[in-house]
Amino acid sequence: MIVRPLLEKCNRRILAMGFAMLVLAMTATCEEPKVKALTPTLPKPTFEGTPIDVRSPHREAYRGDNVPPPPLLVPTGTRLLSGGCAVRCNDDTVSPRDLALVTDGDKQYSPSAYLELAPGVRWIQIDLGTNAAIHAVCLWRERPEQCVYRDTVVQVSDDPAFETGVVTLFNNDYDNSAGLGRGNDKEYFEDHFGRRIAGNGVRARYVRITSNGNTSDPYNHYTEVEVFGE
Ligand SMILES: [Ca+2]
Ligand SMILES: [Ca+2]
Repeated sequence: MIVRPLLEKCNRRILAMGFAMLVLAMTATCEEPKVKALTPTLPKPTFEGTPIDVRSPHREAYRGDNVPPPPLLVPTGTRLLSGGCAVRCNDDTVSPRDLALVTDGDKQYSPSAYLELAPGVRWIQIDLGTNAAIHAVCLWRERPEQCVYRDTVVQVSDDPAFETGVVTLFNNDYDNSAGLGRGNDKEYFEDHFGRRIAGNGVRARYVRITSNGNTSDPYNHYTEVEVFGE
């Protein structure tokens, strides 16, 4: 029979091609990785207790105590851009000293370590000092009592007035009560891991974060915000 040797020859070729493809794939995985998981330094957990009951179809399920969020992948060259950067806000009663708490690198909750803004729709704005590719914006707002902030909106722009060229990276204002447009992101429980919001490489100089009180009180708080990029 001439068919069997032919079949064996074909099988050997297929095997050889498969091996070549495997070697190629292994070579590809041995190359320098182009992305990495963002690993910001973390404060110790502040909240310990029973999760509050905030029933809402617009809220993420509670992940559980000390369960980290899914990894956020960023380009390998990503670094912290916002350390010590200037911060302003739309609450005139806030002192420059308190504004500096947002980018001073201290993420650990204490009664004197966070910025508090008056009730209502309030924003803080970080000036990175130069246009940069933004890969992540991380928020730390954990408090002793578990809470969920309302109308969290993270936007970037090269316009300090945020009137032109605004890109929205995150918006969980599902009913547009803050007036920045309806958002499809979910509300979430604050924790010591911080919220990691993808920047997708959008280029901008200014980062503005809006909120409108929380489930514990009508105030707006920030222990730290970190902007990562290149
Ligand atoms: Ca701080
Ligand atoms: Ca809302």
